[in-house]
Amino acid sequence: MRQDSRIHEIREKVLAAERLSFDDGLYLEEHADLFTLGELANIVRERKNGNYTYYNVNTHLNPTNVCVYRCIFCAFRADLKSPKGYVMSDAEILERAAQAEARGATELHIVGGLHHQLPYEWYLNVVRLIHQAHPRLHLKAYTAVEWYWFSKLTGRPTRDILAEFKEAGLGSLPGGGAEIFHPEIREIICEHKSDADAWLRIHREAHELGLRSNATMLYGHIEKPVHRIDHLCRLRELQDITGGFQTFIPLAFHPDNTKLSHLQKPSSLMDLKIMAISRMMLDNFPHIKAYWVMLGIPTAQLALSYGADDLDGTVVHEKIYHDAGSDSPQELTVAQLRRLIEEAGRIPVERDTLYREVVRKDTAWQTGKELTVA
Ligand code: V47
Ligand code: SF4
Repeated sequence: MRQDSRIHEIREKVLAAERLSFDDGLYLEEHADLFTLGELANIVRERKNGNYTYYNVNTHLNPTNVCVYRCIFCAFRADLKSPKGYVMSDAEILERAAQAEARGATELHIVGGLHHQLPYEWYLNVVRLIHQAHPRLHLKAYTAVEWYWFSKLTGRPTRDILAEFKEAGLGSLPGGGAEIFHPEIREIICEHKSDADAWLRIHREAHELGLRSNATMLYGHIEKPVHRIDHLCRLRELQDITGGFQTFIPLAFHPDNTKLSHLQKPSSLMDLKIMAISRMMLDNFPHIKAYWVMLGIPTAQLALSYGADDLDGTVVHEKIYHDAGSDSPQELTVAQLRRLIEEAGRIPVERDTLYREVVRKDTAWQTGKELTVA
């Protein structure tokens, strides 16, 4: 194990629960071995979440894949006239929500493309329709990129739009669309999309309106360590102000069927390293998620010893990663999730989207106590 004096200093900081600097993060990226990273990240993980590992019962809904943008990492999008393109009808959307409720899901995760022709009201209707028919389902809907698009469609401020959606049944915001904030990379991989400032402003507005949100980082493509640490520091800065983020999810790039298909997908070693560094740098984020769909089940399970305390959920109907070559299954049962967690020596806890404990008997459930400790 490498034991230089700089790592020793960082270890002392972690043990004393002191904040790591930008340079510490970069040093860990460039010099720390995986054992050290795992050991240190696990200290932070257990300080915040003990031996618990969270999961939820959820379903994904991507109401359309037609998108005006052409992010070069995306295999999900379709052109307006492409045979691959689809727009779900109200009946199909309601059917998906009804299936989710019948399976006992507590959350519907809704994201999609930015359609060339659909009006603002169509996206609002998705949330209103589902909420009216299934008020118990928590709707974690639309990324900051989508909120920015709604603002362009209507000429209205994003804050008003978020407030209107909240009124219609929006429960929280997922963490997508963050990609890599640094303009050197963002301008290459998704040049037209809302920039870092807009992404962060929208999450700030959501938090100010009392909505919680998540944050992501897409890694393993053309970014360098400095861009990843910059990304984490920008998130940490906003969290210091609002405290509204719940979970950070590092997203491993899947290259198949994208314009970056010549790249290798990140190794498990890189996945674990980034998980651990994220846990240490984001000292003000309560949770770090190992999204099993994207990491694959074996790496997600290992990640529970490298800083992660959450596996996401049962999922079902995932498209974004499967279109990009993920060979993970479409769904895990609660029994499978719990077994994975227990095998890793952790205690499984079902949570709802807002990290309240869920007490369940088959498909019947109710929420109990607040689980978030930090
Ligand atoms: O923003 C798109 C990413 C994100 C690819 O909030 C890709 O709980 C890898 O944000 N390879 C959407 N990644 C998914 C997302 C998410 C997932 C799970 C949980 C939560 C949460 C949020 O997926 C996009 C983009 O960064 N993405 N294409 C790809 N080929
Ligand atoms: Fe469109 Fe989102 Fe894909 Fe970018 S990542 S092309 S915004 S669907």
